[in-house]
Amino acid sequence: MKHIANHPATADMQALDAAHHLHPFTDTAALNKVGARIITSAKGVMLRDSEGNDILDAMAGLWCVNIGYGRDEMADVAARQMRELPYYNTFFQTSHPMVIALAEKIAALTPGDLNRTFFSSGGSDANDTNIRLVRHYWASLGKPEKTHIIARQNGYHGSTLGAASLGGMAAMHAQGGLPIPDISHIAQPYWYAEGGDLSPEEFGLKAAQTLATEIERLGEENVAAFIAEPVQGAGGVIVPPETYWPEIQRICDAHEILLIVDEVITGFGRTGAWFGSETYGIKPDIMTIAKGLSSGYQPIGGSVVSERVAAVFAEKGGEFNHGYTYSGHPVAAAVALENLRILDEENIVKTVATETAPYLAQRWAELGQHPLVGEARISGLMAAIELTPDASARAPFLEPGSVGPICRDHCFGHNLVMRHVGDKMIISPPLVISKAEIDTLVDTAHKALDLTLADATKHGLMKAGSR
Ligand code: PXG
Repeated sequence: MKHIANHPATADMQALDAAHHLHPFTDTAALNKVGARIITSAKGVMLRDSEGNDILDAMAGLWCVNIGYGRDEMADVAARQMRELPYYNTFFQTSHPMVIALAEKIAALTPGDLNRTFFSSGGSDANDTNIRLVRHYWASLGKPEKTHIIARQNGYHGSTLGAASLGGMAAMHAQGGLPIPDISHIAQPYWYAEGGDLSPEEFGLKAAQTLATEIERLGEENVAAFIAEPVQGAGGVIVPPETYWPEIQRICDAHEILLIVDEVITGFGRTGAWFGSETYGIKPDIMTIAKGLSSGYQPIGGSVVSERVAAVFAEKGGEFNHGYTYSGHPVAAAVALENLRILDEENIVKTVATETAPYLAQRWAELGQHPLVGEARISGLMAAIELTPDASARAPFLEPGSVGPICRDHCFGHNLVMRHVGDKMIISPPLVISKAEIDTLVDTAHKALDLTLADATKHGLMKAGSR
């Protein structure tokens, strides 16, 4: 075992972690049997663990470390800001230079007339803001009955009560009596699993039209907004058919409802444009941002609103009784600004669009040919493969969720972080990943698929179930 001197032994840290730390989205009993993997440092796209292993992080942390790890400029800016003004609030008619500069920069980068930002500490609380914001918007316009928000099955918008209610994750709703009232969920554009005999284009239209049906069912006079991710991330990188977003946009334009586009994952270069809204031709009234806004170096998010929404607040909204202690935190704002400078000046988004995303697309498609894979799909630098016992039938496993974890473990075993969502394997690497690192990623994934197929065959898991 390699010895790393600057921290306690792995087993000691694991024991303390097990004794005192409750982990998010974790089966604590299962974790404590094996002990947590302990990450001690990182540089570029590589993590180092407490055993001295160097691991390629194909998830950019949790979809957030867009500029890669270990940028000294970010640390310098944070230290400078902590000395100058470590904290001040943005309530009570006060502001500070960093939040002003960041709000202006976000207005410049986001499409259309999304010009004003309400800041949060992450994506969940930004989406909670959105729920209160759209209801306040309509109430201010004399339409207090417009409270209902339409969201999607298998969408992910965060873990707070409001955000988890917007999300369409059945397992989350099952714990604690969610969703909260006046939120409902329509179909997702998941052709591979739900498209049946329809072509992707036909299915994209059909899935989008469930929005019109739901607005009709509820009565347009009761609907405040529709919320969706351009590409569902946590749901398993569900890339919508080309017909989907134009039809959703048409339906939103034809009705008096607000369109909230959750760009927490797709924002800041992930899809090969600054925002997924540009990639998919969407015109949001409100955009949720977080993660890539600071590349995860500081917790910060926000709701960016259009002039139409902002005007109501500026003219007749009165006081919006909502805010977080850390709304527009100066250190987080300074670090986010530096992150945006790096993304901008180093042409990182352009490099994704013209070089690394096309290269990953070509190499990722090779995985689609593997006998264990039913589909390989990609949008910019986020991608998924569907594991299946029968590719031609797009069949699920008889025991759903039995094979994805095996593949995940083989990836980890070969120093690659690739996540599983059920039997889907997904990636979302730092946007600074090089072509050589993409080669390592895909070659390792290929090896993991071979080993997974051998294990699944040996354990009799290659049996098809039905949807
Ligand atoms: N919206 C979207 C689209 C997200 O992906 C959130 C909101 C919530 O953001 P915060 O910052 O409050 O976590 C997210 C977060 C996963 C995973 O397992 C995904 C997220 C968070 C944790 C785990 O893929 N996305």
